[in-house]
Amino acid sequence: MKQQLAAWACLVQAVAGLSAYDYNHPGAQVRFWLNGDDVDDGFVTQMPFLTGTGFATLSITDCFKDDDSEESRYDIAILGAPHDTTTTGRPGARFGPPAIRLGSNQKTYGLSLYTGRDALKDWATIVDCGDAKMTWLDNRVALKTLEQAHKKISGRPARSSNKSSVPRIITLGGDHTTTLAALRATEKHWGPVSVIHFDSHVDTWDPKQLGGGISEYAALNHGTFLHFAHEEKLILNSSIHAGIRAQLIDESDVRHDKDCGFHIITARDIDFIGVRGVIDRLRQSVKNTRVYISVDIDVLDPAFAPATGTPEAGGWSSRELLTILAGLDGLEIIGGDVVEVAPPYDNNAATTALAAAEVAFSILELMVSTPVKV
Ligand SMILES: [Mn+2]
Repeated sequence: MKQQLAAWACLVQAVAGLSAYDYNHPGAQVRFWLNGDDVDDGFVTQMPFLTGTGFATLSITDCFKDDDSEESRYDIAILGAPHDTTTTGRPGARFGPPAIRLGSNQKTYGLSLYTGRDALKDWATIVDCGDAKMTWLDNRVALKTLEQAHKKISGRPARSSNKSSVPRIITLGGDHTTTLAALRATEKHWGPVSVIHFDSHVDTWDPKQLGGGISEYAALNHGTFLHFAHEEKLILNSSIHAGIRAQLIDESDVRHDKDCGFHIITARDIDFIGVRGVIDRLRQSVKNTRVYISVDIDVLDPAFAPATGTPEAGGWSSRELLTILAGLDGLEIIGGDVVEVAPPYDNNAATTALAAAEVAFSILELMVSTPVKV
């Protein structure tokens, strides 16, 4: 009993130490600094390192409990989708969400040199809801659970309802099929939306082409989910791919991609039209519509993002992608994700996770910059 009490005391102390950490203190790199006074007092707080800190130093919030209070509300939510059983390539993206969070906490946050704003201290209340509880044993159940998680999280009024009516979600994947669950949920609030899809693959494959029509269960995978998004009327024909370079199976894929409502910007287009040209084409395609941004990390060259299921050489650099994302400022972004981060293939510096974290933060900056009313 005495031992049990001591254990509880330790736990309470640990939790108290954690909550004493000043999250408003600018950023994670600061965690190793102490003020002179602190040293003199012998006052030590627990480092938030490896203590479950959420994305970009946000604390993890339970967004799934039934709580209608004002304090429980938020405007933008981060949600992990630990799922990789619908990949056609190397698995591992189930470990993406914690890796991206860890990557995000390798850097400090504050005023952006590019936007002149601090997205974390602007009008929006931002929370990290942790991960959706997805089974790895049944894809249908897993995707249904994810869709329900999205609906629950976006199902309450936003905190700043005068600016933004519905909480918007940024998902940390997870293989790319997780985007279909997100789009099924956004459709409920926003109707069909344009998708700006950064990827090296089109992901609109007809299931008979990719998977060979083995079974209905196999039909939905990370290379066909946009086919299903089109079939289910979740997306508009103003959607567009960017960074495409992986080979197609045959010409019918091009026709089918068009039928699904997509335009294509290839990876090499950037060498001819530049970053500005890419931004202009994206904005032109989706103009006057609401936009979901989906970033498959394999849009980056494997030099910048080696840890992904189906890597393709000849991709964009992190800086090019970040500049393009920033160029989407002003569009009405109603949801977004960064997916296909498979940490088992990452290097010691967690290069892929670091890039993915920066991409997710860029989407966050766009959402803060432009609130959306239903
Ligand atoms: Mn993809």
